[in-house]
Amino acid sequence: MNNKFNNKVVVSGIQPSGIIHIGNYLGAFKNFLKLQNDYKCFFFIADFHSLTVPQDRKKLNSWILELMATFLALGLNPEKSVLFVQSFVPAHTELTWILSTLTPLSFLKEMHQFKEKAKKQGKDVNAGLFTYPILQSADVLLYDADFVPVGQDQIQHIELIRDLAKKFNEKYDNTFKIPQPLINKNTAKIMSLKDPTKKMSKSDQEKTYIGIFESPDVIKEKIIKATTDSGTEIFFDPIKKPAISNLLLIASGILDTDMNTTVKIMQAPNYMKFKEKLAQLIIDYFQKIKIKKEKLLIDEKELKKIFIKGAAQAQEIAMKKIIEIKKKIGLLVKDEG
Ligand code: AQP
Repeated sequence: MNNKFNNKVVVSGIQPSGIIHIGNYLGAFKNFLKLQNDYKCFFFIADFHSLTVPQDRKKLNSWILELMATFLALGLNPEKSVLFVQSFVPAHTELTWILSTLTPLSFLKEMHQFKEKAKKQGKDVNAGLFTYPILQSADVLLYDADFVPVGQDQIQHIELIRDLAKKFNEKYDNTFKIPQPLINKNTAKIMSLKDPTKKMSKSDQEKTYIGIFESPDVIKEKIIKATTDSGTEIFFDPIKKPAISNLLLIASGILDTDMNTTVKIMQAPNYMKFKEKLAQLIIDYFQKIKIKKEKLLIDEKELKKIFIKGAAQAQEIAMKKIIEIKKKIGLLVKDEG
């Protein structure tokens, strides 16, 4: 691990769902890239989380590999961060069970994400979808995270993680750090292309989000067909111009410029020209990354090796922590005979 100027720990995961949309990228990934230079970072592929919605096993397998390649292509560096797959480290599920015995059902019933996703699953909604915030708590608490970089939609889950850590600490002595969410104010909630009052979400219809690796034609078409506001001027005002402001936030995230500068750069005589400019910006930005990702995917073995090595590093820390936890709650641990 490189020399970090402090020992604060950052933990976050991304589900292998086959799609990384621009909200995922700007809300989560882009922050990871900055954080890995300054903190001790653990970034993982949340494969167990992805099982909370129906999956095709062949597709899931290739999506995990694809996400491995994406992590690296986007710039996550195994020399700087611990990169691993969640299911490679069994302590995540062990701690989930322990924490679930401390989690009041009433806490889980409050979760907005469960309520929304349960509606989509109908009467066959699975228990994993309900308890998934506990797995997320285990993911974070195992590594004594100080910070969890996430988008706005995850804030309620981070609150749960904090509550569970406090509950455990009160009952069994100080064991867990109380983590804080890390939110990038401007890009924490990128909105749907079709409805600027709704979060961009991959479980929504395809035309509502931009997958960062979609073809240039598709990206262009989606941006051109994105909802706009009345008028023709391009300025940032989420109340008067919610749709244009959302597109400007995307531009500012990609350009890495403040809003005043972004508005100047993105000026155009009309919405159509503005959208064409934005589409080109997105296409140029992600094309190079896409090529890199595809190259990395050629050697699956090498790719896996990196995540197996990361898992061994994560496992070492997680094992120590789970032994400490088991002892605190009165379980026998094997190494003590
Ligand atoms: N619209 C968004 N704007 C900013 N950040 C977002 N995130 C998700 N949507 C937005 C953040 O992306 C990270 C990836 O989390 P995930 O892989 O667990 O995906 P998710 O939270 O389930 O969000 P999706 O992509 O929209 O999927 P569905 O439709 O299944 O809910 C997280 O940090 C998240 O906050």
